[in-house]
Amino acid sequence: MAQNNPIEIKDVNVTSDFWSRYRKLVAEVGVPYQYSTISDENGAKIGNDSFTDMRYYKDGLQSHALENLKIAAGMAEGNHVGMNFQDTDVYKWLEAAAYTLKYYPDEKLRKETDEVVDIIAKAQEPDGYLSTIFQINFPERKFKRLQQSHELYSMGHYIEAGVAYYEVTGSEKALDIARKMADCLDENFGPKEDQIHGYGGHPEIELALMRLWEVTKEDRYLQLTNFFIRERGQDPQFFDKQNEADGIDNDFWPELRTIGEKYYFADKPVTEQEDAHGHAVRCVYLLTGLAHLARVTGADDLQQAADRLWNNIVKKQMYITGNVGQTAVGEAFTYDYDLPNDTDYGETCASVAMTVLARQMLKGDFKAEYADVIEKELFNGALSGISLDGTHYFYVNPLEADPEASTNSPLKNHILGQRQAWFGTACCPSNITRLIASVDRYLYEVKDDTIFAHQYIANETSFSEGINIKQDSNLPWDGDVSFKITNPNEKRFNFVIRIPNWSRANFTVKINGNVIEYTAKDGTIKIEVTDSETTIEIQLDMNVHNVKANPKVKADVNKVAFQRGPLVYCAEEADNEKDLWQFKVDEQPKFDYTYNQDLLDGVGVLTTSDVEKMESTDNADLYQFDEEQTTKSARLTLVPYYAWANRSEGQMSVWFNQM
Ligand code: FUB
Ligand code: ZN
Repeated sequence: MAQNNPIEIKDVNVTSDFWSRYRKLVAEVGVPYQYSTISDENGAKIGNDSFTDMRYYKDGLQSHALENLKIAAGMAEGNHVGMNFQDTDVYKWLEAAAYTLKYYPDEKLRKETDEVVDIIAKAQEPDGYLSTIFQINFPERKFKRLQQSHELYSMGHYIEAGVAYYEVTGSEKALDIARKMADCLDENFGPKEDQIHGYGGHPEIELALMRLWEVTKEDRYLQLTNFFIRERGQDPQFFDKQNEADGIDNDFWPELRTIGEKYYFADKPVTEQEDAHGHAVRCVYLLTGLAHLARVTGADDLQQAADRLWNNIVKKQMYITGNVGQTAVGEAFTYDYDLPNDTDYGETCASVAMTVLARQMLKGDFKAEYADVIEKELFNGALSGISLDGTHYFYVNPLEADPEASTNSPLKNHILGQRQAWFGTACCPSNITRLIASVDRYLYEVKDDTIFAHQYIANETSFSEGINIKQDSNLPWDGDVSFKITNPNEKRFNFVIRIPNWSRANFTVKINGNVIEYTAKDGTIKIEVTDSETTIEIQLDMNVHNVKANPKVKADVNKVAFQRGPLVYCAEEADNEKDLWQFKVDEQPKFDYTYNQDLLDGVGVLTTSDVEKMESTDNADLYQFDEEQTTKSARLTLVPYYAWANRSEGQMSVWFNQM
């Protein structure tokens, strides 16, 4: 029996019906749709001329993202159009396309991706620099206004795309562009006197350089990540000084000059930061690079910072759906336990960021809590960012929506009741697409002679030594899961399976048909595998859970939300009488569950009659003295949160008042 070689993951094939539908959708519809949009082929007219309309679809302008690169490459003439990070719409599309090519080889797409890589290579300057707005409009201002320029953010997104494309297709050309970019940054940034002692206003380069380091093992990239992360916040006036030198009002967004260093997570060194604050995506991207660097270098101070900030987000600032970023003002975190449902932001990108952060945390320490968050995002907060037709997207993901409020309250008009075809700032569409296309990367981790199965997403996966694991399950609808392990060399290894937090109190395990008693230690069970064939059956708890928030969360006091399996549920006006806040549910409502193939592309629906609805009339006095308010018996129908807003526009709510 060979026992010494560490196990490696060879190939993960997602077979889950639920995820296969989404992955086919993004490969067949989403990626082509996005290509035609970024290349201005589908006639989509996109608003991109001001910060304030970034979340909205606006007639009159086009993406121009690929065109900007062609202009920088000398292949076309014209001006740069769009955000100063418009290039990233192309890069994230390329990354998503790369992942789809792995499971959905497509010659036409491959031709397009190769052409795009060629254009990017031509647009890149000989020293590796690439940011089309600066090349076209401000060549003398490169790296001079890092607070707002997004140069490092943009290059980071290319590096991620280039690495992904190289991994899937073997394209050295794509990888070389990434290396040249990193070399350019390595030349310009660092502790030497003639280098810039600074960092980007929007972190991203840190996690991207770590990704590049993973495939190249080039130590300079690790050191540069270390520099960017440790330099941040050392001189909180760094951006101000740069802005002054660049011409104080030479802004891309004036409001971002005066917003304060906390917004950029640059008010003090990251090792001294106590809580997540500022722009949510920036903060979580930074933590992702930090967690990866901490794991690779073993630096305790970095790991402690990653742990501390992770805990702050997950235990005090994250919505039940996994969404983060409580306010539209600056797309930002606010403070602990402040989780308003009707004004929140919950940007799709921030949920994607949480998913990649959780993956980095998990790789450092195989704790179930990280995989729980990945699951939460995949099935709720991140997934709600894309429509069931694959071509409409949410930028903002609220937990409560009311079209009347969105139209009439300036505090709520960021909350849209329908996904949009595109955005002035189109960061979210390709971000959710690349996540869905790469979901296979979130299912397993291996370490030495242990395989960790983190997610209940059916798959068939091959490992070294001929080991094969076939997971069958129909989650998120049914809780019966089986793992069939083939181990022809009879290698002895540990198979660690996460028991999700919603099932830890109630699950059963059978091994080769025999019931075995387990308690989930730290959220997992460990099975020693020695035989050539082993079957593990797990039955997860698919009862509906009443979920209450910590009473410190003012917005959710006396409220309850409902979760079945990994799915958080919500009520929509399409199924329920408005106004949804007038429903009051029993302390322990009993739900009927039915799977409806014809609704929302197939969803499990919850209904209960253990609910009352307050009675109201337009003619009633606004305030009633000493009068008892009356209720009527009612019925409440809930659908999974990820699927909301795929029918007519109307009210939606995740949390409900209790009787
Ligand atoms: O600044 C680039 C991207 O635009 C951010 O990540 C999003 O939050 C949006 O502001
Ligand atoms: Zn976004």
